Amino acid sequence: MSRLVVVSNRVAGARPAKSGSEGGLAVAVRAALRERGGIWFGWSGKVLARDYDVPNVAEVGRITYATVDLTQRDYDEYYKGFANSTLWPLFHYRLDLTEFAHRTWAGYQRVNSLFAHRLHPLLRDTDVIWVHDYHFALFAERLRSAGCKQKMGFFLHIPWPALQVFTALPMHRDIVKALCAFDLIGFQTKEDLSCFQDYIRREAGGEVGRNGTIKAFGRVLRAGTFPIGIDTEDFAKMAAESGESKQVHRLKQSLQARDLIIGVDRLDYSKGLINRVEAFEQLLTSYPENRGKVVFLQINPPSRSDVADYIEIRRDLEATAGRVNGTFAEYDWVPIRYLNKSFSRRVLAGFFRSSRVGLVTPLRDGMNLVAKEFVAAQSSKDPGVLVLSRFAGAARELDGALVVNPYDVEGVAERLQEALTMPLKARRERWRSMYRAIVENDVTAWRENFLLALQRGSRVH
Ligand code: GDG
Repeated sequence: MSRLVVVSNRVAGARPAKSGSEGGLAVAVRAALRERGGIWFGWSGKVLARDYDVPNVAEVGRITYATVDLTQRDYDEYYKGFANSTLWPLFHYRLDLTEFAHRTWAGYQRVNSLFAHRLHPLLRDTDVIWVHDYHFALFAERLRSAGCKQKMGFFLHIPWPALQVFTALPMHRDIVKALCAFDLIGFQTKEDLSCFQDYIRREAGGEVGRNGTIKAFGRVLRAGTFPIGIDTEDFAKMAAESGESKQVHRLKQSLQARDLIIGVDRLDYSKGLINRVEAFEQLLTSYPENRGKVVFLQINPPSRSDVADYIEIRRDLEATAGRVNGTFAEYDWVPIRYLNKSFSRRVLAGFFRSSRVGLVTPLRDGMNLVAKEFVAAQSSKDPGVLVLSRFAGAARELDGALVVNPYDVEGVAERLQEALTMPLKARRERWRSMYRAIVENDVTAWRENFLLALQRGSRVH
């Protein structure tokens, strides 16, 4: 079997901490690398005064972890700039937050070239290369221009936007042309794929054929959907064993038999956090019987906290949650527990299992793994209900969720009330079909499907 080379912005630590501490994606990538041997290549997470010509390399068993440091300028222009202040907001339909600057685009091109250049000497002719996400859209083109002929695949974890949104990006053509240097491009959902195909037909003058074939910019490649999953059974097991956790025990004690609604998201404007708090406020207004009886726990590990829009969302969210608490709190009950910190996966699994409702309301999301984790964590005997935004990729698969439009605050409040009062039989039916779906399409199936399509040309959908 040929070696696998995975390229992603961040590389998980060479020595994983104890089992259960890592996310499903890191576990899946590591398992694939362990099986076939290979390299995990990306940014070290460090910003240094100058860059070095060779990557930092650590070998553990059959896996080589190779990382590159960024200079302050590269970090500002590539990571904070073009990746997270241009591509991220634009691909999440936030044109109002999208920065357009030639300087950061130059930095993005420079870092893609630099990283490709650093990886090149480590490659063998028979390697299969799998590049992840919007940070490295230009990677295959850069490797090809250095003479690399290996099979190269790209998976986009975030949405691919509609034509009219994407073409607002002045360098839209450069980006798609560079993407066409890959052999396979994977998207989370059919909508993402069809927006991409639309671009190929209408803007690039290319063709979309059978079995996902794309002909454009003088190349033939394929594009398909590969909805990402989680490590379902491990997560379910962790949740089932969570009763032993001190934090989970303390959470349950503090609730005193009140129903818990839970939200867990990186603190990001794409996650619809303000609308979510407003929907909870609406629930307390429209259905006052929930006052004193329901608690909303929102966990937000901080993220990209040096990007201005992320500082702002935190301020707005704190103000909104504070206002709702100020309006409704009693001496013995506070409606919203807002936590700006992270927990171990084990504890999160236990918190999910202790909740009556999982509230996942992004305004746009490639997939949303929290929705799947919430389902995996439930007890089959007495499962909670998932309230899920139609704009999360996960809504395509999780047919047992109560699907909402997150912009419709009153509508979300109605569905929350439905979730809180749903009879056990209906909860079990809904949960069963969702659980089946996430067991079938777990993170292992996802990576196997992608790699089979890339290497053997198996059918794509
Ligand atoms: C991108 C796309 C796509 C959250 N808080 C804690 C914690 N988490 C974990 C969750 C989950 C992961 O982080 C977040 O994944 P999501 O999918 O929800 O969202 P993004 O970070 O935006 O991910 C997304 C994903 O890529 C995969 O393709 O689904 O659409 O935007 O696993 O549980 N983990 C720990 N402590 C926390 O406090 N340990």
